[in-house]
Amino acid sequence: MSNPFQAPAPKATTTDGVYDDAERALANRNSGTLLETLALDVTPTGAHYLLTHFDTPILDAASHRLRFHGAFETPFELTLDEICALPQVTMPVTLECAGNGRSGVSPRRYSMPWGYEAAGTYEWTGTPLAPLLARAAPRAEAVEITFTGADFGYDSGCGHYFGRSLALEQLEALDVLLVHGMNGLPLLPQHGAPLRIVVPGWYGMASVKWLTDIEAVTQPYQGYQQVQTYRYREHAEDPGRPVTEIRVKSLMVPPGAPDWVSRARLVTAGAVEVQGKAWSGGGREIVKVELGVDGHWQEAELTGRTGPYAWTGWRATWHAEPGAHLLQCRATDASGAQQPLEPPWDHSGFGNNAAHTVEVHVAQR
Ligand SMILES: Nc1nc2c(c(=O)[nH]1)N[C@H]1C(S)=C(S)[C@@H](COP(=O)(O)O)O[C@H]1N2
Ligand SMILES: [Mo]
Repeated sequence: MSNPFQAPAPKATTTDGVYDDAERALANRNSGTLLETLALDVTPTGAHYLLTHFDTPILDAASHRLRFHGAFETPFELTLDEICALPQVTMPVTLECAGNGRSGVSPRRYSMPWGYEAAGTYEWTGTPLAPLLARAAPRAEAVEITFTGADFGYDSGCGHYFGRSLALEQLEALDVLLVHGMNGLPLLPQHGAPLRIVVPGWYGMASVKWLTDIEAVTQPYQGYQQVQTYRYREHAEDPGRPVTEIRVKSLMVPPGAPDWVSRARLVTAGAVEVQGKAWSGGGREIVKVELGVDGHWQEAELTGRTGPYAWTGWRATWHAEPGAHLLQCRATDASGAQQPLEPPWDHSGFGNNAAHTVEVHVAQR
C-alpha cells in the first residue's frame, strides 16, 4: 500500500466512466445541487453544491478570530461580533466549482467526479473586504493577500491548510465579501462557518471557507492550492495558467419524468416547456441562450438576472416529436464567448463549460 502522506504521492490512473470506491466516497461527501432547483433564482438552503477537500472544521463562533497580519501597516484581529457590527451587504452570487464537468473530460483525472451539478446561487451576507484591507493598509512592498482556512490535510503527499491568494490589483477589481450568513441564516458548517470569503465571478476555489487568516505577503504565494492545482494544464508537467474567472455556462432543469437510475427523461409529444439558468464570470452579462434538439438550435427567452454576480433565467418551448432526442443548452456572454459543444481539454478537468446535454425519450400522446 502506498503512503499518501509522503511526496511524491501520484494520483491513481483512471478509466473513463469507471469510478473506484474512493471516488464514490468523495462524491458522496461533496454533494451536487439538484438540477430541478435551477427553476428557482436562489438555491434552497442545503441544496447548494459542496466542495471540501479535507474535513469540515467544527469551529466555535464565539471564540473565532480573523487575523489581519504580515506586511500590513496596522495588523489587527476581529471577532465575529465585530464583523457583524460593520456595514452589512446581502447579495446573490453564483458559485461554480472549477472541476464541474470533470467526468466529461477524457481521459479524466482522478479527483471529484462532477457531472453538471457543481453550481449554485445562495444569498450571501457579510461585509465588503475592501474597507478592512484599507484599514490594515498593505505596506508598499506587499504584492498579494493570502486567505487561509482552518482545514488542514494532504494532497499528493503535501500537507497544508487550504489557502489561496489574490494580487492587490486583482482585489481592486473584485467585490470580495467577508461572509457569515447565507440565505438569511448563519453559514452552515459545511459552507465555511463561522466565516468565509466569497469572490464573485471566480470559480469556487477562491472563496475560502473557515477563514482564519488574511496575510499581506511580499512574494507571490506558493500555497499548494494556488500553485500545484487550479491551473489549466495541457499535461502533467505543464506549469499551466491559473484558473480564475468562471467561463460562460448554462444548465437546464431536465424536463419530464426521470428514470430512477439512468436519469434519462420521458416526456409526451407536443409543447414542452424547458427552463434553466445561465451565467458567466467577471460580472459578464448573458446575452443569449439557445436550446438545441439533436443539433438544431432555437433561441430561448431570457427571464431576468438574479443579481450583478448571479445567474440569468431562461426558458424555451420545445415542440417534441416522438423518438429519442438529445436536448442541449448553450449560452453566450457579453464578451461574445459561447459554450463549446465538446469539453475543452484540461489535464485536471477544470473549466469544462461544454453544453449541458440531456437524453430525452418522447412518447406519442
Ligand atoms: N477552506 C476551504 N475553502 C474552500 C474549499 C476547501 O476545501 N477548504 N473548497 C473550495 C472550492 S474548490 C469550492 S468550489 C468552494 C465550494 O464552496 P461550497 O462548498 O460552499 O459550495 O469552496 C472553496 N473554499
Ligand atoms: Mo471547486
